[in-house]
Amino acid sequence: MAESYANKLKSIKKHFKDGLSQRQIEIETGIPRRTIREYLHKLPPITNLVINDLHIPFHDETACNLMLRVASSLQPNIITINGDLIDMFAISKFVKGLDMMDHGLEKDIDATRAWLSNLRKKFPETKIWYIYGNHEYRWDAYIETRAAELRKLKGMTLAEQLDLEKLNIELIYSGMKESSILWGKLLIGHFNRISKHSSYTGKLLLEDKGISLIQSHCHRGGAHYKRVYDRALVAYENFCLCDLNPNYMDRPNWQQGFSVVYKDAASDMFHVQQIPIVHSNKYRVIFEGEVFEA
Ligand SMILES: [Mn+2]
Repeated sequence: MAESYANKLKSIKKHFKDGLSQRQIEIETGIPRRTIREYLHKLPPITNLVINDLHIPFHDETACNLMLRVASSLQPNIITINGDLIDMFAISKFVKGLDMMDHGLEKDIDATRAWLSNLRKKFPETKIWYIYGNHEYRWDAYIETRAAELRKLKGMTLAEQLDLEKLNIELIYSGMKESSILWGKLLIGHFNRISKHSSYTGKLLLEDKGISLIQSHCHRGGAHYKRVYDRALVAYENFCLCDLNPNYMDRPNWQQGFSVVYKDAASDMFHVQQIPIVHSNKYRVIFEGEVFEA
C-alpha cells in the first residue's frame, strides 16, 4: 500500500515536471485533484528559462554562452526557446544584397542542429520546448509556395532537419506564423507584433490577448503592467540573443537578455525575472547575487 502511494507521488512529480497542469495530471493518473494539490504544495517553484531570437548563424556567441552559464547555475526544469532560434536568411523574401548572396541555408540548419545538440548534452534531463517563430515559419512558407508537392516526403519538415525527435525537444507549432504555449496563467509566444519602443509591443499585446504574457520577436526588453479590477496583468518583452550589429541593419534599437520564470507548483502564480545582458567593455549578467562576465 505504502509503495503504491510512493509510486503515485512519483507519477505526480513526473507529470508535473513534464509541464502538465493539475487537471491534466488528474486525467492522466486518476488521482484526485485535492491529493495532487496537497502534494505539489510541498515542492519548490518550477523554473523555466525563456530564451529567444538567436537568429543562428547571426547569434552573439558571447551572449549565448553567458546565458548558458546562468542556465548551468540555475538547472531549470524547463527551457523554452521562444522562436527565431534559426534565421534562414537564404529563403527570406528580402532582397539579399551582393555580400549575402552566397549565404546558404545549410549553414543555418547545420549550426542550429549543432547548437541544439550541445544544449541537450548540457541539460540531459531538462524539458525543452521549442516554439516556432516567424523565421522557423519561413521553412514551411517556402515549401508550401515553392515545392508544395514535396511537403509530405520524409525529411521535409524543419523538425526533421533539426533532429528534434532524436534530441527529445518538443515543438510548439500552430501551423501559422504565430505560435505560443499557455503555461498556467502565462502565455509564452512569438507573436506577430512589433512596436518601435520598448514595452509598447507588450502594451498592444496585453490589449489583444487580455492575459499576462512573454513576447519575443521585437528584440527589445520591456514590461508593461496593467491592473484590471482585481487582476494584475503584465506583458514582458524578452530581449534577444543575436548580434546587435548585423550587417543587414544599421544599429538597431535592440537589447540582449533572457528571463527566468518561477511558477508555484500547486497554483498558477508565477514570477518573471528579467535578466538583461549589460555591455561595457565586457558582457555582464547578475543572477542570484552572482556576477557572470564574459
Ligand atoms: Mn521574430
